[in-house]
Amino acid sequence: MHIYFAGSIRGGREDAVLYARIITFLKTFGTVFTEHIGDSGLTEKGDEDLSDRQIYDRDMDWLMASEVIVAEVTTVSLGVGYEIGRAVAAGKRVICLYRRQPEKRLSAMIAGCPDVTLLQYLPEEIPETLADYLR
Ligand code: 6IA
Repeated sequence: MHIYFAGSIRGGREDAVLYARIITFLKTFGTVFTEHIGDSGLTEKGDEDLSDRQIYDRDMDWLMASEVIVAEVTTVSLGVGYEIGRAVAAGKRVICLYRRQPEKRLSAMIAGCPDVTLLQYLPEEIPETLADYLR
């Protein structure tokens, strides 16, 4: 199975360590195209090797080649929201992971989307919850 993991980059890298944990878990189910998203060395400032257009083209190719998209949506990211929308439009299976926040609410465009499976979780619960949707 090919899995596209989506997580915030320019939206903020606060959860990068958690992304790496999720990616390690996802790799037990298949190939994860976007392993670099869990790289703590990747900052919002930039991967200077590729232009924005090259990043966009590569990521869209990977997204369309994936059977399932797993998005961590706690850190708000325009790019992750865009990827979710494109994946839903393409009829892909989309799973969003969200950690409930004290004073924030998840966008209604994700929380209210009938084509997205939304899993609310605590970091230590990731494996048990997600596994049921990947098999
Ligand atoms: O708006 P964001 O940057 O937070 O969007 C993050 C999402 O868009 C991720 O799920 C990625 O799939 C994709 N994306 C955005 N920027 C990149 C990137 N490098 N490399 C790979 N995927 C990306 C941009 C350079 C960066 C280090 C600033």
